[in-house]
Amino acid sequence: MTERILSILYYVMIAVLIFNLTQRKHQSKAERKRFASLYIAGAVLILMAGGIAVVELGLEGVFFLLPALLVASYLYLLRDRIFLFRLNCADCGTRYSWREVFYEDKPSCRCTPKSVDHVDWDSWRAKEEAVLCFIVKEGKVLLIHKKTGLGAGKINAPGGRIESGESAMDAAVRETEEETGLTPLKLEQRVDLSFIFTDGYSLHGRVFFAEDYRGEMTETPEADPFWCDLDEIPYEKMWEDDPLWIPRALDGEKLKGVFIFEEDRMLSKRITEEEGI
Ligand code: 8DG
Repeated sequence: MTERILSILYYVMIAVLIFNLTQRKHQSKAERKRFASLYIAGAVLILMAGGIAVVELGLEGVFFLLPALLVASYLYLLRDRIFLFRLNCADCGTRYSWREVFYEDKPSCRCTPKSVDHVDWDSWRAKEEAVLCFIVKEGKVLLIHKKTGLGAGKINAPGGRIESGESAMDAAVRETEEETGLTPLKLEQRVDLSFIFTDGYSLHGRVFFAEDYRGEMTETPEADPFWCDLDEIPYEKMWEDDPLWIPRALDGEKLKGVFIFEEDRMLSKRITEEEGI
């Protein structure tokens, strides 16, 4: 009987090791799942070694509790590294397929996530690509009263959607010219923003900062531009996430922000420093 249990454990361990080898190698977070399967194989190994020792030493059955306790403590200590596999969607409870459980870092179903932690941002793709451009010169920043489109009525930097075949930087220059009459010069991208809206819309935005400009500022059908002192930016009239990243980006930080919005109410957020922008 004991030998049969040990040989079953042996095959379980081989299966876990093979399973580990099949984990996707090209996804950064799948690294954690590969290690999780190795830790599980470690638990099976401890159980096997303990079982064999009990049999070889001719100890009574109760001594099988020792390796079992050892494995229980091992699993408890490594719990955050082992139990990574989500079986259900954290937002709506839908059961994932086995393929999604094992091979997707953070599987997401068709429901809208309520927390940024429930989204696999590495594989996420937005429906629209947009840009923003902050021209900052002599202690002032160029802002607009946005008249049309998403966020109409709010104060923002000039910006809009990238057209097909256009680079993000070209789009930042074009949108700023269209909305303010000014051509931004010496642009640098500092921020990368991803927004999921609960109505199903989503937007990825790249935010540029320009040191200089040329041209004459004019009001346009899309926007009413104005220069604003850097210490008087009217955050209360802007998107809810703006005060979380604009001051830091103005100080030169490179940031990545991910957000979930219900209309213009922010439900969840995460902002991290990101040198590679
Ligand atoms: P378009 O039709 O000319 O392409 O452009 P638009 O009317 O300006 O674009 P839109 O798709 O209606 O609006 C998207 C703009 O709004 C884009 O510039 C990014 C910006 N935007 C958000 N969310 C946020 C936010 O939370 N903060 C800031 N500062 N801007 C935001 O969509």
